[in-house]
Amino acid sequence: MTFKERLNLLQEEHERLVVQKNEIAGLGNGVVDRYKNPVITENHTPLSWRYDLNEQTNPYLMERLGINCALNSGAIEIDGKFLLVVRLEGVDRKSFFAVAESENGIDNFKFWEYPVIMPESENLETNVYDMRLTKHEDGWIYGLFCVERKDPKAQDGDTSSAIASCGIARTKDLITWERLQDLQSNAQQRNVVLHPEFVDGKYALYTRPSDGFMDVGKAGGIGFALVSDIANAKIENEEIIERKIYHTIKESKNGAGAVPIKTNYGWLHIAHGVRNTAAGLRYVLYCFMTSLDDPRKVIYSPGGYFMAPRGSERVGDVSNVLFCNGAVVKENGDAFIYYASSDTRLHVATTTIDKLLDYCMHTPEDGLKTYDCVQQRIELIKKNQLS
Ligand code: M1P
Repeated sequence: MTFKERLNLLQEEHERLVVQKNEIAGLGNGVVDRYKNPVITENHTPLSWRYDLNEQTNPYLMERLGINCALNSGAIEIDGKFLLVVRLEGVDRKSFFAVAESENGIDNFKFWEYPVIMPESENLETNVYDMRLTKHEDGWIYGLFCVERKDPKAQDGDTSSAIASCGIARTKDLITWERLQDLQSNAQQRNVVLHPEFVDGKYALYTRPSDGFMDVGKAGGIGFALVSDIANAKIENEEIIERKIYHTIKESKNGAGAVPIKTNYGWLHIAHGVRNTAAGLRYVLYCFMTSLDDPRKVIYSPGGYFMAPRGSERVGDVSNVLFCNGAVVKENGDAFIYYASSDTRLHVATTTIDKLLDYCMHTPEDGLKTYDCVQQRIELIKKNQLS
């Protein structure tokens, strides 16, 4: 095959993939609709980001800078368009951000010309990932993301130990980013989300203080903290508002996901819960709601998971994982939840705010032990016999 023939085939295949229509898959459970195809994979990225397209310097038309996967994406609606800040991971394991845009939010996502150039912080990081995009009432769009650095205290020969903290940047257009100081905290921090409104006149953060890089340790849970200056954000007081709990879907750890969605009945949160199994950690999505008057106060806690890996979603670089860090809610109440499966590809699930509220407000809380959970089910069966 000549260079030109191979290039044509690659271009055709890429175009076919990007414009492929997406369809709802099956009847679903009434809460969300899943879709037949992922919305973004590594193969959606432009060919020019991966291949050297010059025959002189790349006669075999090889991928020179491959992309391994496309996953955990922040999401925002601007001028009626769906914009995702996608976490792309190169084959070199380094993650970076890139904006992909779609008119309908379920297919035809196209990447902007270049990946995001995120300015580095003074304390140089090795890796950045999992951005949450908050349209804040102060007028800025904030991106909060995980920054990872080698642990300076790692013993000689330990080339794995790392420190996670929260990077903060702001933008008006998702192109030019102003990098602010990393969040200052006594603990490691991942999954930090900026609340879209001021609380008590301050910036409010959902945090996830952890003792270690992988292990949350004693502090585990979703925390809440107020900071006066977002350009120099320092956690002084942090309270855990949503705890990990024994023998639940959030037994090992949990963390905030999408930016909370404001509804008439409270702030709706889509988070992730992690449990341990003989096959490793299992990550699922779950929901809870906090009060409009006080976003620290959990007011609804539907039991169990909201979404868990299904079918081919179960398999990938880190299998048995669903992770969400972005959702878009249209003015008409349609909701688009972007979630990655097994740290490999990105999907959308659609629903409405009414359905999400019904789910959160009318799903029984976790009974926490078998006897009580069976009672919940018997109550449901008896109710169905009456109707
Ligand atoms: O591999 C699963 C997820 O693990 C981390 O989440 P958490 O901090 O809750 O353990 C993140 O690194 C995330 O990117 C990843 O999807």
